[in-house]
Amino acid sequence: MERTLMMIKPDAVAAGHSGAILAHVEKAGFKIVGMKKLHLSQAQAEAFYAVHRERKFFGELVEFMTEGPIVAACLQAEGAVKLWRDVMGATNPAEAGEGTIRKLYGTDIGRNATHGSDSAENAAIESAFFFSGLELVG
Ligand code: FUP
Repeated sequence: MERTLMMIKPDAVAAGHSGAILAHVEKAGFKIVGMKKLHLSQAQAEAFYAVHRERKFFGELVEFMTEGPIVAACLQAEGAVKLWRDVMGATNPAEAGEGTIRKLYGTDIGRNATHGSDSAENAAIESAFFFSGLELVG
């Protein structure tokens, strides 16, 4: 079994899509092993996205991710990292496949409704950012 870290981003939480997105999570066969709602500070958002620090969209990304609350969840399934990225669709909603979360609920490449880890290694790092071991119930 593999785990991945997902976030429902501020656009989708504010629009009232959290429940619909969690329905996609469960329909895809994931077990939700941890979940919390929180409002990231600027320092927390900068730390989470530190790999993008040099990119030109970094400031905009941090501003967006701190504009309202998010939902973070740790998801478990066989091949969880790839499965969740398939359910989300492409980073840019305009390029995301029909029926994917980013196609259904995303607006543009910045405001794209959800996050998913890009590797099992990063999933472990990102999961530890939000959850202690005690908060993950397999
Ligand atoms: P993804 O792994 O699909 O979340 O995409 P990336 O890691 O490439 O990007 C992380 C986040 O940066 C995206 F979700 C949105 C933001 N981003 C932009 O705002 N503009 C870009 O050109 C690329 C990414």
